[in-house]
Amino acid sequence: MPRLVILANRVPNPNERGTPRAGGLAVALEDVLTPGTVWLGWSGERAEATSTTPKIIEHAGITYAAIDLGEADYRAFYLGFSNGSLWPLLHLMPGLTTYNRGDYAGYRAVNRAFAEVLAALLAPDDFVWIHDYQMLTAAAELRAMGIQNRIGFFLHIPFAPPEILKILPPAKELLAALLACDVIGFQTETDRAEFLACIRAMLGIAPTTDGIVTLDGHTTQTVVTPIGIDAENFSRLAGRAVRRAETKRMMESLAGRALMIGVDRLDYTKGLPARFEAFSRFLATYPQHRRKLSFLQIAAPSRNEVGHYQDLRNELDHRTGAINGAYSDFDWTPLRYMTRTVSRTAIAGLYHMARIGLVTPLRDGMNLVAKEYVAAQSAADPGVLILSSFAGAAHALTEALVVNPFDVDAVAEAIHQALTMPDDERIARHAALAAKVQASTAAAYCTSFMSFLAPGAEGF
Ligand code: ADQ
Repeated sequence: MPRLVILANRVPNPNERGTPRAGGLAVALEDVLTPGTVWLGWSGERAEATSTTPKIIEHAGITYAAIDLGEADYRAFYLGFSNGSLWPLLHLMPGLTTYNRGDYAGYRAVNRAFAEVLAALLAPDDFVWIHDYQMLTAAAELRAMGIQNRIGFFLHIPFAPPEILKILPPAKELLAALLACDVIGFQTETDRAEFLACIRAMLGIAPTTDGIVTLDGHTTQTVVTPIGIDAENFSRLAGRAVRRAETKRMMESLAGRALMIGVDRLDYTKGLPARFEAFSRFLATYPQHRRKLSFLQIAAPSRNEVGHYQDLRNELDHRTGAINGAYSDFDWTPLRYMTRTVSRTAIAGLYHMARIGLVTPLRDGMNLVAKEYVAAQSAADPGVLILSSFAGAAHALTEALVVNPFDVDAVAEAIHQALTMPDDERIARHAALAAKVQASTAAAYCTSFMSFLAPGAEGF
């Protein structure tokens, strides 16, 4: 019986399920996490040297295999090339992109180490599903070891056009390495088109009209399989959360005011400084709404060791102080800003009571917060989603108030529009959005990707 073998930067610890950090990829992949599946990744631990013998945890028939990263590899692979070079560049932020050869060498070495561990776990008919920008060269390493299995890769973040990708010295090598896969999946048609444009411009290969690329006799199919959430479950969670003590406490603290919510990792791609600026502009331009709206921004600390992330944190602390200093009243704080991770139930409850969901990344592969916000609303009295046109989610969620996050006046206007939207429009927009979120789920994502990776195979 062929198995699915997953390779991702992080491997979930099955013993930690239900903690605030739970979620992410493990929730998205729930439908393919059937008995027999193997998941290999980084343990999150650092050691003197990168281990080549994984720590194995068997849970509910699934094998979780985790390796520790050596300190130098962690710096080069994780902080350096993955998050200092690839993350900003693929989010079209060349100004924040750094590059050095040593980091890239470390990145390749860690991809090789993962490939070696994976090859040892692999049976001949297994399917391999590799995830995201930290693992761009793992498939090529597997092929170099003689592995012939079907290999799929899914990119969770956007892809860049050729003129941007070219900034990265090993760009061609990375593109060629990806073509070792049989299937490459993207969040949107735009990402796939950019990838194919890079293949054409930088490798001189002409893809077929349906996105198939051939290099040295090996063909790679490019596909679009947008990720989603378990909408039904999330709606139920929001329904339950409303009865929890912390949700009630929050409700009481609002004293009848409307709530606007933002939930993000503390990351410069999420556009938080511009979002705070837009809120400030809103308070200045629409004084009639002052004291009637509270904005709660929850930001989970992320990649603290990367310099740009520390700068971002300082900037947001400063802006929060400036907004609250200028507009607070004895009994009203316009902006509540929390830098911590909150449980999924609490988040679902907060979404549910929020009149506005403010999701304004400068660039985002998909953005699951937008989908969670929609799923958490009540159909009879839903809130309004304000969504950046540069989030992958905006490709489908066109009934949101779609904004350009760089245009703070436009975002301020959208907040005003959301607060004054007639009930029937609010309900109609939400109904259309909810139908899409309920159709393009996490399960649909898995089924769709697996139909390309393992066509005709049963049990996936
Ligand atoms: P992320 O950049 O992490 O994911 P996103 O899709 O929004 O972005 O997912 C974040 C998840 O973390 C959501 O489920 C959210 O509820 C949760 N979360 C955020 N802040 C939190 C907090 N303070 N406390 C608790 N939970 C919090 C990457 C890409 C995205 C893509 C996903 C999946 O950048 O574009 O949608 O992968 O492919």
